[in-house]
Amino acid sequence: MGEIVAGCIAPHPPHLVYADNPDQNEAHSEGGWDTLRWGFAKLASKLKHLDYDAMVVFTPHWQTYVGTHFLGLPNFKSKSVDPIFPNLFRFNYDLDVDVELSKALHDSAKDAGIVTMMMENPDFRIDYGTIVSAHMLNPNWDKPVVPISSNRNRHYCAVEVMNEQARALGRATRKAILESDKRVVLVSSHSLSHRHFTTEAPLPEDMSKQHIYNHSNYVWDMKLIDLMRQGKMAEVIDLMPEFTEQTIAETDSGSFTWMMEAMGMPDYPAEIYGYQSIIGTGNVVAAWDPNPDSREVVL
Ligand code: 2X7
Ligand code: FE2
Repeated sequence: MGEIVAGCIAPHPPHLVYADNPDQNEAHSEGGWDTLRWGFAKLASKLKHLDYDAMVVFTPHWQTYVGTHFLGLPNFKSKSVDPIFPNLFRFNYDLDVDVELSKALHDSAKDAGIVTMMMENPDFRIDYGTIVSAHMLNPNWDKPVVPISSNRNRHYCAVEVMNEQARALGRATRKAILESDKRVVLVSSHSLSHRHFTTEAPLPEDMSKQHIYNHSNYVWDMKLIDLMRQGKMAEVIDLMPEFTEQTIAETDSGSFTWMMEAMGMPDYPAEIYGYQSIIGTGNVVAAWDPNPDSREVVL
């Protein structure tokens, strides 16, 4: 029987990879956003000891308007250039996909009545959301990834519809994983509050220029993190439409609701690894560990 061994919120501003200076990224930095990167490093080391088979990443930057799509080829290798921050992110990726798991998630979603598609175009370019989250959680890239697209029903319908559709996809994901023989890490790739400045400092990693966009967004982010600490995830998901509207949050992708539903709506405390602003947005690194023996109070 398969198992979800952890669920992680992994924000994906390309700034994080830029600040880390991995060999794969062409752009070079003097660092920056250390609080988040230290948090990621700690979570990455925890995941390493969990002995998992694959990482499933739900990403807001692979946007689909007809259904939810899953990758259907074993490897994708190319260069990903961030369309908004090409100065920071030009990343040579070599990503292995667990196609068996991807197909199982696809089939389970399809059986549940969700519109789905397997993406089998060998020239398909992997989005930077998937790459940044996967890189920060596993810089060695030694585990296969299963990226899931974000259906933008929030935009042509409503946030409430997004929340319900994501819950249905979460239930289908859970069923497929439990019926598999895999140990899986779920990754919800997004910032929390998402208002951002439209200009950047001459030196992007100049930390003296980094702060949250406004106080209201900060208060909302802290309210959610406080509920996460208390393990009140059903309450967080009920608040999701209002939070998403008011802070233009990146939870509009449905990824967080999907992950919580797939994990059976945790009622135990989240592990909080760090919170920091990137170009005005609010970003938390957090994890849910279903195993009380390995669950930690990190911060
Ligand atoms: O995709 C992003 C993001 N979510 C937040 C901040 C900056 C850049 O990219
Ligand atoms: Fe984003």
